[in-house]
Amino acid sequence: MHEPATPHLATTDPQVAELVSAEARRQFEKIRLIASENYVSTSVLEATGTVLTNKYSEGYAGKRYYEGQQVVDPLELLAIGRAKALFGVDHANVQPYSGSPANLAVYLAFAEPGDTIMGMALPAGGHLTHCWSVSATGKWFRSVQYGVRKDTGRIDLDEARDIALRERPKLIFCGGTAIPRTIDFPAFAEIAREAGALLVADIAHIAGLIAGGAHPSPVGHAPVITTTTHKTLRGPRGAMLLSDAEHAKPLDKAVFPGLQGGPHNHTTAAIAVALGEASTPAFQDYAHAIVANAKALAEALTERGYELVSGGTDNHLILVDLTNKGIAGKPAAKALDRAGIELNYNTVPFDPRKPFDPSGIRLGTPAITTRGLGVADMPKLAEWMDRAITAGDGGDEAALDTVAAEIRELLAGYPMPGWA
Ligand code: DSN
Repeated sequence: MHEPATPHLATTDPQVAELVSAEARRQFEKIRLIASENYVSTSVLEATGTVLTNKYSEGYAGKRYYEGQQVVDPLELLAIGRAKALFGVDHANVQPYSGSPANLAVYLAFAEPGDTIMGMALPAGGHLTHCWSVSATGKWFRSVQYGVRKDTGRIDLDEARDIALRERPKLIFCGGTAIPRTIDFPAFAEIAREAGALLVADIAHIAGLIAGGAHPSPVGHAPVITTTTHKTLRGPRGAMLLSDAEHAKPLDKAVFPGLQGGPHNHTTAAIAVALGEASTPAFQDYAHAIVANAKALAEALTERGYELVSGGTDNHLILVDLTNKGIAGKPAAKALDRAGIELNYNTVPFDPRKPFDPSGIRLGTPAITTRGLGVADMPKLAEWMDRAITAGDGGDEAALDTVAAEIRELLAGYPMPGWA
């Protein structure tokens, strides 16, 4: 049963209640390896489902365009204070609806349409909003992109520096969605300094690792930082902008009135709760356990002959190139899902295949670590993955069912927040 319970919904709209319950059960019974997903705590779930959703609050604390902010103002200030303390920054804005609007706010604050922007290429591990061609950012700005080295699969800092010095971008984005290695913030800061660019660190994937001390922080290197709140940070779906004092005002103006209307106050409450949780010693342990699990899983997959981009991982994320296994990413991901292991197919650097049918799969350990799985479980997980991929390749439905049943049996012993 979903927790918090949904008795009113069950009475008034059983159709929706049943779907909510089915999703909770699905999340309970599956090994969830999507690198950008997690299980939020029951407290975060409760905060999200509150009457705060009823309130409009355009503006900022003390300067709103609607009355009745006696509660929302202190609530938003609480979330801001917790974000500043957790990440050690001068300024935080907790209003962006999600990661893409947060990144758009950075463009609006510090660039003009047509300016040159440098980001990591999407197929190399960057994000659409780092000025990739099909994104609005790539259409409205002049994009220059860096990638990874072919021999190491790691970010090519020499290439990034060459491009930056040649093209003199206004903004340089570092960070992305499929980077299995530590991001060298001091090196990017040096490149930005030489090129006269503003460095923007998008830490959406690794915010929880940074908060928990399991990845170096960009603070002191990148004056502007963007992040979602729902990945390793384990909060509700939302985002934040963090910055030094100098860049605070333009960011706030870009979020409101530049891009957004009223903030989602129920999300702000849940962000405050998640930030409170992330400032505990238990969260430090969690962040380190995510990385330990990823390293153990990477090792176990390598032992089974899987080729990992960059040869392994430093963080929560593993990118597998399935070319040597003779199966593409999409059919492998579908077979794995059928067998109770959820992840996404993904391009790998220099992928000869198309993005909708790429060569790789991307996986991450934030959710399974929240669930309580540990390093000792990773060889078994690699075995299940291997069996599922092999069975999927051969169309062996019975073998996929067997793996799914074994997984359900294991997970029955691991509680899930949100499922009673
Ligand atoms: N949804 C994010 C991810 O999966 O990494 C990208 O936008």
